[in-house]
Amino acid sequence: MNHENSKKLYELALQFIPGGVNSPVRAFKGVGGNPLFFKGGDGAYLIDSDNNRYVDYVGAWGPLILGHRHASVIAALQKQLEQGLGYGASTEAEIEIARKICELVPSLEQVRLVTSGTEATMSAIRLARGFTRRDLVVKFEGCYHGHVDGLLVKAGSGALTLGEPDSLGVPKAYTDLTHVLDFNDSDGVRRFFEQHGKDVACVIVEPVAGNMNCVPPVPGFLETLREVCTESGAVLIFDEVMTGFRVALGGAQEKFGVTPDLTTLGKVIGGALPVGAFGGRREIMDCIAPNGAVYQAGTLSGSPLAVAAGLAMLEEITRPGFYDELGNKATILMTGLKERARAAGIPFTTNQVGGMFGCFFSDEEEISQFSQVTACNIPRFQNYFHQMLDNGVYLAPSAYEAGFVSSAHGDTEINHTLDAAEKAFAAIAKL
Ligand code: KE4
Repeated sequence: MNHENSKKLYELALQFIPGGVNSPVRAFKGVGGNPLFFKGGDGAYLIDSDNNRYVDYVGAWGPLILGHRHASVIAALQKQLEQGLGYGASTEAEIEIARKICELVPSLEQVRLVTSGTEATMSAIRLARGFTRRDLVVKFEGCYHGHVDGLLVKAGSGALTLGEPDSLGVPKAYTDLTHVLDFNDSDGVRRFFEQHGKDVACVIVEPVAGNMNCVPPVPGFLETLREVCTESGAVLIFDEVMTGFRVALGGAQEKFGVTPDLTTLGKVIGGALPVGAFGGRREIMDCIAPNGAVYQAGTLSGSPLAVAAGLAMLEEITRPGFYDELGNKATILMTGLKERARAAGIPFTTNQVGGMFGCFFSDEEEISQFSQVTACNIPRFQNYFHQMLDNGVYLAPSAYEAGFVSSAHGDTEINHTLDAAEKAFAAIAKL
């Protein structure tokens, strides 16, 4: 494939943008080579600056559950464009999307919109600390909740890819208030809470980890978090920025039947426009300004364009059977990949929750621990990534990211992907 224009654009970008990218994980540091630059999307496909087409499994990191440029999302945006771009004041549509989100997500009585997942998690943490009058925050190694100072401790996603789990510029005083436990380790959680439970403001968790690749909760893990938070008075925050409206209509909390006290959302509810949200029980949400003493604000919060896109997205994903179809597509893809890897003699396993999945070059039967993810054959993944790219399939440029199918992915796209994988596995087997 010709990547001449991407190469030129990257060299130019390096002059004006740090690392040539506006977000580190796009830089291809996790897979080697130069990042691609894209100029368009069409259903399940991305088109790069050299007019190469790829079946897209990143979906703008999760938002594009309907694929690129879904007709109803475009129509909703065009309609809003005729009214205005933003007012810095409230609109009726904000009430409509807040009501819809609260109807669809079991634990939400109230929700506030912000403009990124990081803003959502940062605000939820501050709210939990204000509500409990406590300071300690518990997170899990490999989970990523945006670039909130206090949470950039053994984080996942780009922080992991860059091999610098802790970030420069974050004062130790901040991270001293963050305790990192092992994801899926219920005994470790109980031991910690026996000692420190009364000092914990909140536990924040990705209920399905998607930033250490895709790692679902083992039975009992989320239930343990719910129990220890209820017993200790700590706030349980489900960071569903990625899993919200992705793994089920009501998110992971609906799928796994565990109710958090606060939930953070993003991605799908903006359809790839800038949006985030946090919400929960009214008793807690009442602590947020202007009613309460926990301050939170945002110039672009509730952007009419993002809300218009979000409402169109929510309309489409509430269609009966939407999530079953999405999950079936991902199952066909995962099954096909495992069959082809096995035929080529390549140790390969997958995780999947609905339309979200993870692929691992590992001989482990099941990947449920962060330590198993970091023990995977990363060089083999890097080779696979580039082989798939050369065969017209765009995967997340990191071994620590989940993949996503959209409703726009059909048999053609799945079969193209499986054919590309068969070639990639055969080439890898010869190395
Ligand atoms: P943003 O601030 O990037 O909108 O959201 C942060 C965030 C919070 N919580 C979860 C569970 C998330 O997955 C994210 C962001 N996800 C990454 C991809 N895994 C964003 C990609 C990027 O950093 O460029």
